Amino acid sequence: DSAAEMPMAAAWTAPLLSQTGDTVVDLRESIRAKLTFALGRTPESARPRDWFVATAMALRERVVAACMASEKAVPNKRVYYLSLEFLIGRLMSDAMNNLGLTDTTRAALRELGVDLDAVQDAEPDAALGNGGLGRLAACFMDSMASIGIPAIGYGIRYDHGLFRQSFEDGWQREAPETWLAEGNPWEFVRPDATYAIGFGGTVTLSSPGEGVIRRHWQPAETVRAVAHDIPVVGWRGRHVNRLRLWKAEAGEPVDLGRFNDGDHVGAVAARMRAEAISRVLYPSDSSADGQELRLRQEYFFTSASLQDLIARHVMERGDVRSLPDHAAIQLNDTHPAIAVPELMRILMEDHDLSWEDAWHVTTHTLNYTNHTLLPEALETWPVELMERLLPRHMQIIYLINWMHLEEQAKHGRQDAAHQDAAYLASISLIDEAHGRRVRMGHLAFHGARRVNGVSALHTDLMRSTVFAPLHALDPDKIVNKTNGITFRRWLHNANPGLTRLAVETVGAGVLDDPELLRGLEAHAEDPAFVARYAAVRRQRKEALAKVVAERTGIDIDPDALFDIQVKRIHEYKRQLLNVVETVALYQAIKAEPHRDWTPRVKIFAGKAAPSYVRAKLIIKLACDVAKAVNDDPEVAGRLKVVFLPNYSVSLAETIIPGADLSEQISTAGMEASGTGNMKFALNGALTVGTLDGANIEIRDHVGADNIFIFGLDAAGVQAREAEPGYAAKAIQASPRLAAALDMIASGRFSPEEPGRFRPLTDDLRQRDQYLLTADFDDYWRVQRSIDAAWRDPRGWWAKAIRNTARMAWFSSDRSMREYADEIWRVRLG
Ligand code: GL5
Repeated sequence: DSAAEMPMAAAWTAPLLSQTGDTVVDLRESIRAKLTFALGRTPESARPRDWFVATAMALRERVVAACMASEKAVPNKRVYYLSLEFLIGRLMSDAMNNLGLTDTTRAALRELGVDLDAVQDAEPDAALGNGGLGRLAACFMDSMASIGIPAIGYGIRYDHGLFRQSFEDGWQREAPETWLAEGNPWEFVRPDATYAIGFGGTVTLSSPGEGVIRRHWQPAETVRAVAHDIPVVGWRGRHVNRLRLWKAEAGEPVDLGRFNDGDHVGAVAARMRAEAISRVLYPSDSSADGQELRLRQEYFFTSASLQDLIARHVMERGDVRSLPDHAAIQLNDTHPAIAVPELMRILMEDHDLSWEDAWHVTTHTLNYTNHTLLPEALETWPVELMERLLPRHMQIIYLINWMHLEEQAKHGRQDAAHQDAAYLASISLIDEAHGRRVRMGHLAFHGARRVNGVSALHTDLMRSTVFAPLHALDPDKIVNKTNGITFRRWLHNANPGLTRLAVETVGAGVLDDPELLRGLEAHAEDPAFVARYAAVRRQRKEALAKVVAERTGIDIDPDALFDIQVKRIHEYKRQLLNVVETVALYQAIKAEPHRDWTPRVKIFAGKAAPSYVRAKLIIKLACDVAKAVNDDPEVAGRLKVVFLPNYSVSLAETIIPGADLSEQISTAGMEASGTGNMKFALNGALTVGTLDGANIEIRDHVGADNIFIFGLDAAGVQAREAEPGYAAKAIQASPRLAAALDMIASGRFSPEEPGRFRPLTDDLRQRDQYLLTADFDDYWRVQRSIDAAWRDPRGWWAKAIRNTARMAWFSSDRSMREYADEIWRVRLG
């Protein structure tokens, strides 16, 4: 059957019986009632979006009881996951599958004359995140609900998520994203959970007696944080958690005095200023953003979340001192690091704890995950800004820092080497070298009980580089927790054909226990199984080809090797290496057009931060190369290049199952982990990658024979960086690289503006910070070995099947179990 007939979420769910007891008739009538009474629509006038809203409301109803039960329950310990980003994507397939209602919903809609796939396509992506960090938070939420960790995710309910990307003649254009334009049927507004968040103002002293001095913060401005809850249903509906997103509102919606004086715009100025906080997601990925609004966002959601969880704790347990026994707070990167002084402030000011007691509670409740070591991404805030916006917090930070530095003088840090100013500067929470700035990473590290990296290599590099001096003070604090992905979305929902094949081969238990995928290995060379595995891939490639044709007008051949790099556009991720190799391949094919070339389609997708000029130029180059290559009849049937616009979670769900080759080619030591790499390998794409981030652990699991590794490792990168003039030497030694760069620099791909790409080629020739030139020849070599591997289908499919079979460890259920055991010390429900 053709890809078009293949239902997106399908019959493999047969072994999963409805968890709610609903029949087709129940659900049909429920959807019909929502359409009529909640939306005021008739079936005849309803658009797909209306059907989506009605279906979502009907499904939501099915989790309300479980929601209320889990809200009332008092677990021994809860996890609070604070994240500025949750890149959740669409929620309907999660809800249906986890409730076991996919088939029931499909049938119910069919009886109403509606196609479930069209309804699912009408759901906008909730793109409340930029990339891997935000998507990881979404996978973790799904896993916590599935394995029964009582948890609340806290974030911001942005009116506008990540921008919509389009191309105008190959240049990225950004437009606002509008996921809330027609409301959000998944959420419950909770006006009863509203908190006041202060900014600015002054700190005053009072003396309650006996020489005690208390400090009180009087903010100049107050904003309200209003809770909006999205239920997170776990696998088989067993457990429901919540994602609580804060919306910013003004204390008073309008200044009536000013309004009555005729100043109609001025009358709502304060409201606009307040609401701006939850207006837009910052589109920065792996880079610090120095905007004041960003700091306001960070403090806003951190303070609201801490106030909320402390109120809950006090209600349940009475005494705030027992917080560490019943709450584990995870800071997702440094964005919520202001939690350290904020928790101290709340404990001292609102609960009368002494400094020592407050510090004990804080440092036994907070934990911090680091997601990047790139220097430009490590958040620091100017002291001047912090003093103006959060004066009380700045005082607390000064005092924490003073005690921290004093302690080093007291405890065995008396020797000359450790007393020197350089050492103290390296552990100080304040960076004095670049103007005075608060180091949020150091602050989070110092205030946390556990600090973790997100892959084995990344964690080692945390210990040996950025956090080395702090690590030496407390060698048990840093632990590794390699990232994971939820198989429910990235295998079961995204690839129902492969899931069905797995269920039929190793049993339905694989839906609960991914370790059973191992059983596929025995079939890696069994022709009947291979044929079915290949047929699933073929179907997914046809579906992808259809999307490519619809969105770009380019026809691609599903028989060709689909070679895919999708992720944020960033120099360290080296999309440029891939493009330069594409140009070299183009030249090689043109030089020997009659050779037996392996047909390839290179597919790119990803967004560049709007202010990241060089990343946008790399997109333009990829688009210009695509145009030249696709228009050249001499390479037709051998090479095509596609840049798919507006990469998103839902687009990833279509792209990844259609991939043969997964490009994970960052400069070693720079990609903290990667999670796309895991999604591709699970779906059976072979990886071409460097020894970076989680690629190393993927190699260890799938086996070195089933992955294509090339290039310098992290130590090699460090050594090469120290060699002066390394780029020029590498280019001189590689005629192929030199020719490709010459062609790009010559204006061959930009005849209307010949110098357009000189900033890229000049940089590669002179500086090449990301060591593209150093790795190019080895990348070329490994790509040609991939060409050869592709020409041996039996060998290729055996490798692909072994990838799928050996990826179970990368389930985010495993990551969450490790966090639960070793960081949160929380029991599974
Ligand atoms: C990131 C890293 O760059 C990724 O390597 C990592 O997989 C991800 C999740 O841990 O975190 N750090 C970061 O700031 N963004 C990431 O994707 O945006």
